[in-house]
Amino acid sequence: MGIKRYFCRRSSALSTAIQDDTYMEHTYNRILVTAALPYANGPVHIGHLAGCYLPADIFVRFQRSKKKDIKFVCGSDEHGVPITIRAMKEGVSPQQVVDKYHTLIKDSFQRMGISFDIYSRTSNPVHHETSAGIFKKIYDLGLFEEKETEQFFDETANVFLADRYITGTCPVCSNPGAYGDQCEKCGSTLSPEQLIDPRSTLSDAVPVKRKTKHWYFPLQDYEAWLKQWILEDHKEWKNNVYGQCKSWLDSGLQSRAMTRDSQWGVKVPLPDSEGKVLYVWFDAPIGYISATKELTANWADYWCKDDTRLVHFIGKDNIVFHCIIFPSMLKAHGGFVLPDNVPANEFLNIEGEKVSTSRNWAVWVHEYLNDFPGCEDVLRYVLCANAPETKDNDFTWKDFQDRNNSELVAVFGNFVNRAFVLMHKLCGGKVPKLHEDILEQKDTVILQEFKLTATKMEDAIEHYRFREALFEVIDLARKGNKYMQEKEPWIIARTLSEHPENQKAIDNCMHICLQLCANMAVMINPFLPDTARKLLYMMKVVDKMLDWENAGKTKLLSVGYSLREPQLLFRKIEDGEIEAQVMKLRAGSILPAAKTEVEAAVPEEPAKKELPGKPEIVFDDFAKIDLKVGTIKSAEKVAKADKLLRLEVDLGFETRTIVSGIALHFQPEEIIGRQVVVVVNLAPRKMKGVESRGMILMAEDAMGKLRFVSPSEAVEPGASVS
Ligand code: B3M
Ligand code: ZN
Repeated sequence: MGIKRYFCRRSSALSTAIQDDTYMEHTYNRILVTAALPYANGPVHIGHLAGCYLPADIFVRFQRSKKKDIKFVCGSDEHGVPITIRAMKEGVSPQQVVDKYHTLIKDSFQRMGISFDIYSRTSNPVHHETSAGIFKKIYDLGLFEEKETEQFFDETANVFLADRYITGTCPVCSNPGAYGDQCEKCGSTLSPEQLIDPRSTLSDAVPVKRKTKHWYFPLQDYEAWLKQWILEDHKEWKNNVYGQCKSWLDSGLQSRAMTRDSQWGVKVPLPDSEGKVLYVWFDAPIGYISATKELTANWADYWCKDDTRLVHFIGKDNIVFHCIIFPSMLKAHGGFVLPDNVPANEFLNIEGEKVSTSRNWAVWVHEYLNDFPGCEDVLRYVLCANAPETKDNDFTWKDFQDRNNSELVAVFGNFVNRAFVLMHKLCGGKVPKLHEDILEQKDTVILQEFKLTATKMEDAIEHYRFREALFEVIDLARKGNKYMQEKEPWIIARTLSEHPENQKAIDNCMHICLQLCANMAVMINPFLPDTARKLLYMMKVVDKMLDWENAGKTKLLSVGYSLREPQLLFRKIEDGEIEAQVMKLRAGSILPAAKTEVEAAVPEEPAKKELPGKPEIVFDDFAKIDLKVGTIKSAEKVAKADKLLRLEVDLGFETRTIVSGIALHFQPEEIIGRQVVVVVNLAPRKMKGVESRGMILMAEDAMGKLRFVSPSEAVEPGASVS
């Protein structure tokens, strides 16, 4: 692997960098990319994808296509208070909680094409050893401060309480639901002592103070070094990241406890430390190192040689941990590389509101994958095009549909499709020759665009501006469409009988359009890998063509090579699909008022979203219900009840009286002869003096309109429904 130079600086255009004296030049021989380890206490939503996993994956796929030595590591963060609390709430062990979500999260990432070299987990023994080892080394160097303090303890739940798990009345604004660290109503930063009438969110017990010993890391000792390293040497970091670091550093750093009282986590590797574990933010980032160890015997090359370019992709809420705390730990330990960049994204809101897992206001990746099979690239596209790179952004289902239909289908897919259809029609299914002698200006201009696009994309991706890079590809497709439209090879084709020499003009146009398709495959590959592979299939070429060195080349497909028929790259997304998603989002969302504070403090079980209002059942529960098709024989109003109809329903084996609350929706005479589905084994119930023996299934829409649930074709009464 040859030495490659990489420029990093705050300005973007490469040409200006040479005169810009703020840029720094590094020489790197390998790249290590990390993406934040998601907590294994819930599934991942699209905000997670947009925030760090997708940008990281794009970056990695791009570098792989440049044949860089690169590793991409991630895994589940399986420690921390939220996991123990969820386990307590669900009455299961923390291990059961993390096992469940680790599997779900890993699967979601894999199906979305997030191409980690390893997706590990922090409950693995190698991680326990690694993080305990790093703690011990820092301890042995005498760098921790050992302090005994008083902390709040819940005597009912028998646990020390993190500030977040104490609630009470805000001393500033009197909000009765303020937390021990913050009042979300007035925004004041609080400590639990300041709360009026403090309570544990776990048990509602009044917290008491207990003495406990912990090991503190003196961040203030690293302040001067951090100021130099970040504020002076890394002026090229994204504004949001640089700005947050600056404000932390400007307000002064303090010692932070690196251990906690808990049974769940990495045990503190010191004598007399029973019941103490490493603080989750001490061990979690070390998870990157453990994962690399698990991945390769050469892990130390990636972590300890200073010609490694280490890049942490994270969401904005993790900035302080990755830019200030973890680098200080590594610095204290010594021997590790520090990040070259920490490209954090802002947050992605959904339909104008902040994502809230407790309110179930989220689009869950595993559900998207089930609802839109084969549309993984569409989500990747929309989340990248809309990525919150510099500010919070909004995801709306309407925008998802528009971007799919008017960009992927109408621009990208349309160009490729037209090029392939016309090539089959006008050039016998083969890549035609380029006749240099009759090249026109329009031809040379578009050919030059290939290289220009590749160069712009490369600069954008190297500097973590993925949206811009993606727009370049779409823009190139747009230019291709315009070029083809102006050249009108299908019109030229009509002149061929009189002017057979015009075939050359057709050839040139189609040759260029096909080379453009090949370029689009190379360029879209980091963003939409499935689409790139579909293009390869159509062009009958191998993966190797996707190497980035091919981006911008005008002779990727050989003349005379026969290509396949076009395949559908993207399908139109219909209004109904979008409406269904919006309804699902709204139906699944639980308003905060409906939740107790305890529930609000703990992320909610997301499976509930699929079954709004009702808990999950097992098959045996369902199997207890006897459903049969019946035919309504007669119907009449029930005296003194405007809502009820008394029905006689033929169930094949007998005719039953059923009272149904549908009188406001149907006239008795219009429903006679109708086939319906009946719950046959429902216990009999008297309504207005009439005994009802069964229940008729109805579908109710959001407006409250009722419709019968019926078999799609007439069947014998008594047919069972399952
Ligand atoms: N699990 C927090 C989060 O998911 C945390 C990240 C750890 S990265 C080392 O936001
Ligand atoms: Zn307040």
